[in-house]
Formats: sequence, C-alpha cells, structure tokens
Amino acid sequence: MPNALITGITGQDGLYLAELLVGKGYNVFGLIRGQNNPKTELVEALVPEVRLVAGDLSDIPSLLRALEASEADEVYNLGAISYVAYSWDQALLTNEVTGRGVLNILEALRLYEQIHRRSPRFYQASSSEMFGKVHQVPQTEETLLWPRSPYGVSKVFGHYTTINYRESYGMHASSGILFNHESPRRGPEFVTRKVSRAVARIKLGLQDEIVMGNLDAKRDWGFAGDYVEAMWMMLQQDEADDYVIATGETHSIKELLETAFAVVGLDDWTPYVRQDARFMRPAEVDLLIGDPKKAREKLGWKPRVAFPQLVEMMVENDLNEQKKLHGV
Ligand code: NDP
Ligand code: GDR
Repeated sequence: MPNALITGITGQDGLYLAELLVGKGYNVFGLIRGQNNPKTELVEALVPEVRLVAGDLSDIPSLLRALEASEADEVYNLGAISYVAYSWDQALLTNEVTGRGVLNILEALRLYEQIHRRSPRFYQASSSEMFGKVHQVPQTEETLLWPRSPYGVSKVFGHYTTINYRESYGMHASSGILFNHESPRRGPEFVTRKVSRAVARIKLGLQDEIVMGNLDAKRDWGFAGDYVEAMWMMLQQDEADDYVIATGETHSIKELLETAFAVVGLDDWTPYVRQDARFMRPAEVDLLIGDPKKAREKLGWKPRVAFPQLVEMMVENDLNEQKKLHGV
C-alpha cells in the first residue's frame, strides 16, 4: 500500500484528502504542528486511521523527520496561512509559511532523496488568488499571475518554486491552481461559511444581522470533496504538471447571500445584511472564473457539486449544528 504525507491535515482539504486516500487503501500520515494542537481531536475523530507526525513548515529538520517517519510515496503540501484578509496583518508570517514553507518542504525532499534514495511525488496547493487582478477571462494555466495580497504573492512564490524544482531536479512536482472550494468543514472566517452559519442562526432567532465586506466580488466556488480528487489524480500522472481546478462558473457575494437566505425561505436578504469597512480589503480580487479544460481532458476530472447544492449543503449543515449547540 502506498504511503502519503499530508501537511495541513487539520484544515478543510486535509480532512477530505485524508478520507479519500484512506478509502483508496493508503497509509496516511498527517503533519501536525504545535505542542498541543486543539484540532488533533478533530482529525482523530473524523479520520482515526491517520497517523500524526509532529512538524512545521518553517522547520526543515521536522519536515525531513516527517518524511522519514512516513516513508512517503506521495506528499501533499496543503499547509498554509490561508486566510487572505489576515495576510495583510501578518504579511511576514504568511510569507514564511505559505511561501517559504514550500521551499522548505522541497529542500527537505531533496535531502530525503539524497539520504534515502527515495523520490516521493509532490503536490503543491497553488491558488486562483495568484491571478488577482485578472489579465484574462476565464483564467487558465497560461494566464499572467498578478497577485493582490501578501497571501497571493506568497502562493506565486510557492508555485514558481515548485515548477523550478521540477525543471531543475526532475522532481515529480505538480501544482494544482485551485479556485475557491468550500464545504461544511470550511473555516468560519471565509465568506461562504460565514454566510451559511449566519443564515442558519438568523433563521433560528439566534442572530439579527450579518456584517459583510465587498458584495460585488465574484468567485468560482466548488465543493472541496470534488477538488481533493483532482489533487490525487495529478500525482497519478506519468508526468508532473500544473492544472487549473475550477467549475467554470462565477457568482457574486450578493448571489451567495440570495441563494443561502432562500434555502431557509427568506427571499429578501437585504434587511439582514449590513456592510462595514472593516471587512473591505486593501486590494480586492474582483472576478475569478477558471477554465478547467486541461484537467478535464488530461486527468478526466470534473466537478460534481454545483453552486446551489453547495450552498444548500452548507446551510443545512449549519442549521443542524446550531440546533444541536443551542437546543432549539
Ligand atoms: P485551511 O486554512 O483550512 O488549512 C490550513 C492548514 O495549514 C491547517 O491544517 C493548518 O494547521 C496548516 N498550517 C498553518 N500553518 C502551518 C505551519 N506553519 N506548518 C504546517 N502547517 C501549517 O486551508 P484549506 O484546507 O482550505 O486549504 C488547503 C491549502 O489549499 C492551503 O494551502 C490553501 O492556501 C490552499 N488553497 C485553498 C483553497 C480553498 O478554496 N480552500 C483554494 C486554493 C488554494 P493548524 O490547524 O495547526 O493551524
Ligand atoms: P478568498 O476567500 O479571499 O477568495 O480566499 P474569502 O471567502 O475570504 O473571500 C471571498 C470574497 O468574499 C468577499 N467578502 C468577504 N470575505 C470574508 N472572508 N468575509 C466577509 O465578511 C466578506 N465580505 C465580502 C471578499 O472580499 C472576497 O472577495 C479563499 C481562501 O481559501 C484562499 O486560501 C484560497 O487560495 C482562495 O480562496 C482561492
């Protein structure tokens, strides 16, 4: 059975990918950081088969030890500081983890290869945020990168570093340029989950309003469960490459609000939503829409969950969660 090492195991994608790989018979190892990570219990509860190894993307020796402990055949680098808005407040830290962390793990892989003569395949979690101020619609693997946040800049560094290590050392290193993907496991700081949770709470009488930022931005939203399959598919190819993973549809934040409120029978969302400057970003990414043609043709990948079902899934989940939490 192959062995896989996942960084970012406690995150949305780490959990879905771990479930997918365990289902395929992999021995899955997850890198866990900190001396007492509160999310350990979540991983143990959802995917008890995963073996946790201590390590941090800013600490190369810990990454080497994780590779040795897991004897990984495949390494999925999902670990990052991933919240775009936060990246302006902690730009250096974001750069350290989300950018330099990629170089660190690639260097750890080189050391591992020199010492143990093993060459695991590598997946880098690149992002549509790299397109930023978009130079082409829809965005493809060839579109110029023009990031708009410290997070986006750090992802561009990680992306090009992955390509450079592939070209310099012949590593089987692939980058998935994933557009926004969501699920009931999405962190509450991201807009879809913030909305689905607030809609559930408003419906249940636990909250009166939701305070938002820019409602005109447009995103290409898919379901995380579909997107982790694409990651795995990339590492099964003979040649490493870069792929856009997206639905090819875009929706505004206003449409997200409309769709989410409609799930609970509230057809006019406007009385419940207030805008506040504190949720506006210093530079915005206005429009993202990806062209997943290459992934469809070369990997045979396609998304299964469409936008309305995704929003419904998230609102229903939050309704159940809030009911349980508050006994209503
Ligand atoms: P999450 O924010 O849910 O998870 C991020 C993970 O990174 C967590 O497990 C976190 O661990 C870990 N992490 C943070 N800092 C470090 C560190 N110093 N060393 C090791 N691990 C660390 O992100 P997602 O699951 O949504 O995304 C996965 C990856 O895909 C990220 O790289 C993200 O940038 C990228 N991406 C995500 C997209 C999306 O729409 N979801 C789209 C495109 C790219 P801890 O719990 O300990 O903080
Ligand atoms: P994004 O996701 O920045 O695209 O990055 P997020 O859900 O945070 O924002 C999407 C859009 O919604 C607008 N917005 C708000 N966003 C948040 N979080 N909170 C609000 O109140 C709010 N109001 C409006 C934002 O301005 C933005 O335009 C996500 C992350 O998962 C990244 O790690 C990943 O790389 C990209 O998706 C692809």
